[in-house]
Amino acid sequence: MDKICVIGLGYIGLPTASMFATNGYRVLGVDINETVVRTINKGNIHIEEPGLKTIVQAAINSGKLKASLKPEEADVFIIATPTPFKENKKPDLSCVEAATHAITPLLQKGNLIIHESTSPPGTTTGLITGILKEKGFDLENDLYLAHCPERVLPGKVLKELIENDRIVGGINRASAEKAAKLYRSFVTGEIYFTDATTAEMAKLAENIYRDVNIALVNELALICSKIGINVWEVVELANKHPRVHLHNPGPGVGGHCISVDPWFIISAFPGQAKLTKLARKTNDNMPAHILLKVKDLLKKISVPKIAVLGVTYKGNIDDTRESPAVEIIDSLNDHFSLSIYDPHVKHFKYELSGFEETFSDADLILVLTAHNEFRYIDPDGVGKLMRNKAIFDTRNCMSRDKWENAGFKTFLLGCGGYN
Ligand code: SAJ
Repeated sequence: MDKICVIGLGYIGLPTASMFATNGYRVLGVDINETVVRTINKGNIHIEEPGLKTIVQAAINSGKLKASLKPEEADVFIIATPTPFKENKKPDLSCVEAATHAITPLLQKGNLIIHESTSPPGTTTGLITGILKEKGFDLENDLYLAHCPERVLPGKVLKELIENDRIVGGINRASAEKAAKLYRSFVTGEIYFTDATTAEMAKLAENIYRDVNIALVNELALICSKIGINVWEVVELANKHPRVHLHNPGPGVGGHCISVDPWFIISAFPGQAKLTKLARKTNDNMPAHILLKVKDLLKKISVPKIAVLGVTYKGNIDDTRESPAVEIIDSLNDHFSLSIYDPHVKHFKYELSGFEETFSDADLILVLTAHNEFRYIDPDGVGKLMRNKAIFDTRNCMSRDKWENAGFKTFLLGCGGYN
């Protein structure tokens, strides 16, 4: 079992392919994007993820990893393609479907197929198994098939790939064991066995839990703001209880996982998934709340300009998919003059400004993403460039004392101080 073909070289596929390649396997990474394939074959990367470039370079230089537009025969096929949702919020499984079709002509008796993409329960035993059966494969005797959901956190992918516990959901015990043996080549966490559909549901439950938890604190933020107390302090104190783990409020929930995956359940089980849906709506309402607050803060200023800090869906990454910052900027753009700064992003739908230009003549700094760099901004320095000295932090990542000492009016999400 020494050659692995990984379909999809994105945020999950590329780190996974590199990890196997640096742990003794020959790996062919496959992607439909020519630029991605060319970039990787040169030992470069097309996404930002700490440590990823080093491991990709090592894998390419050793000759163990190659990228290609086409899959080849292998012992193991790993499907790590995106599973976004459609306009109607139903899951779009077309990439998983296409990947399964692409590998079927290459499959040989004894091959292992691992489906890693987050999917609605039943995708492995329904969609994937269906395609394989249609092509004449006998799933009990010809192939091994398992769903092993990825669970890594963007920004910490390499560490979590190694250290996180893994769920291995086989279509039978033999498939689960074969998949587990493969992951044990680099996973130091526990590996738990189950069936494929339970594994799919467990992965969705993890992200739904996080979405519901964040919705709860976002709701508390609105309430604390009305009372005039600090929600961040409330969360910190409540979390001193040994069985409480409230997450953090923020301007909304973005990314391609938590803001998407709950819809896989809501769209299939609208009658049951009521809490899940309410959480989605609560989090989706946060950008509108931020817009209202910004309007209120700037209501007395003529032709106000806002310096927006951060456009990615969370700090220290370059990913803007489903970012609440995008929605906030879209709506701010209808009312205000904006300059936007994000040191992690190269291409964005609006023009990005240089550092000093961002603050020049601005009336308010609006912090939408907690990039580490922002913590080190010198308030005295940027204050001199601004027309009015005010900052609204939606992430609680700026030191209020530091900015107040520099003469700034400071506003924090979920703290009152505005109407
Ligand atoms: N967020 C908050 N408050 C918090 C935590 C996050 O508002 O306390 C926001 C973030 O700013 C961001 C969004 O939620 O906009 C999602 O960020 P995240 O860090 O919670 O999660 P993702 O989407 O980057 O990664 C999640 C992870 N899932 C869980 O932690 C349960 C990761 O482990 C999964 O592998 C990943 O989804 C995935 O691929 O499904």
